[in-house]
Amino acid sequence: MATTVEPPAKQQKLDKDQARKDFLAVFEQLRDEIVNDELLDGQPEASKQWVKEMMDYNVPLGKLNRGMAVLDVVESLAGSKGGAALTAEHVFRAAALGWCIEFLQAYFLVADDIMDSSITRRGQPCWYRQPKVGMVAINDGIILEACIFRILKKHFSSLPCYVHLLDLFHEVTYQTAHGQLLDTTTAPIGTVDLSRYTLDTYLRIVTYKTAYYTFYLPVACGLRLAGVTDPAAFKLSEDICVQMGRYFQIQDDYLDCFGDPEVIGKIGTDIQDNKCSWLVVQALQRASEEQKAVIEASYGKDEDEAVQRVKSVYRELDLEGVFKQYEQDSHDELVKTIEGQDLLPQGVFTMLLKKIYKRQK
Ligand code: DMA
Ligand code: MG
Ligand code: MG
Ligand code: MG
Repeated sequence: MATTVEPPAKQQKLDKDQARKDFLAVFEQLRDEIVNDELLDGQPEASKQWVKEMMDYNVPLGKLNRGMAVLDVVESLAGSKGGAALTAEHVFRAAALGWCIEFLQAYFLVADDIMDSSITRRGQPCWYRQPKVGMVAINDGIILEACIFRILKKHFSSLPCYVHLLDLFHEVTYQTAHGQLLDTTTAPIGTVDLSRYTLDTYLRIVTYKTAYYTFYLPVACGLRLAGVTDPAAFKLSEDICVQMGRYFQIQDDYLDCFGDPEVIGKIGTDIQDNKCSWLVVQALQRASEEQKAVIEASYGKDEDEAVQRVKSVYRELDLEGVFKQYEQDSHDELVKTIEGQDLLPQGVFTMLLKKIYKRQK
């Protein structure tokens, strides 16, 4: 593969800012199309206003890594086919599909914050915590999910990949909801059962609740847009994306406890919520009987002192060091897997990995 010369850091930053701006402009178009959807002809002004505000609050304010990855994937694939330049239409489609992923994410987060009793998200109160919203948030989540299929119909129904995209979004939603089911049922309120927190259970939860929608979905969307149909390419992508997704959720669990809420934009709740977090799994593999007793007595309690007692055990066991080592090993192993295949351009995956390696948010 030809080696490309990296542009200087300043130019890279300008390009990145521009790409984000272009991507956000597509959101505004899609949002306005939904607000003025002819299927809802005659919708009262107040409802239109609600939907617009609800989308502005929940869809575009995150890191946008998932949504913007679709174009990266399409570009990597185009580059590998001899550099055929993408048309404006190709770029628009990649962005619109990226926004479908961001709508799916928004839908899951609105529901996740209710289920996890979370306080803040992306530096602002969780949507359900807005006084005028409350449990209307459940219906707003349903609307966010339905928007995906309005966007797909309007912009993709004339393409041969339409049916595959529909299927993809349905399957990934199904997988994620089952991951969320496992996540919540492994953490019943009021009963601490430490025997539940095994690495096997953990890996199953995070594969389904996070890896498919966060990594496999953007890659599979990019492959479909680029016209790839080889099942082996999808299988390889699934394997690599599951591995990357596990790594990403382990970072999320680490940041829930040790991250800066100002930076991550959310206040951790995993200890209070009794979650099968990577940290508690690691702690239990290393803890003495005394330390296990502290965890048993304090985990899953919504009291600051109890949370602090659990965190002290994590510190005694140097879980920060354990995580740093894991992060390095996992990254190196992913690089090896990516470099060890020649079915797809490495850029498809390295672009994703670069964005999350040693992330602070
Ligand atoms: C995230 O799990 C999974 C989905 C499907 C939103 P989480 O509750 O750990 O996420 P967060 O830390 O962002 O609340
Ligand atoms: Mg949560
Ligand atoms: Mg959750
Ligand atoms: Mg979390």
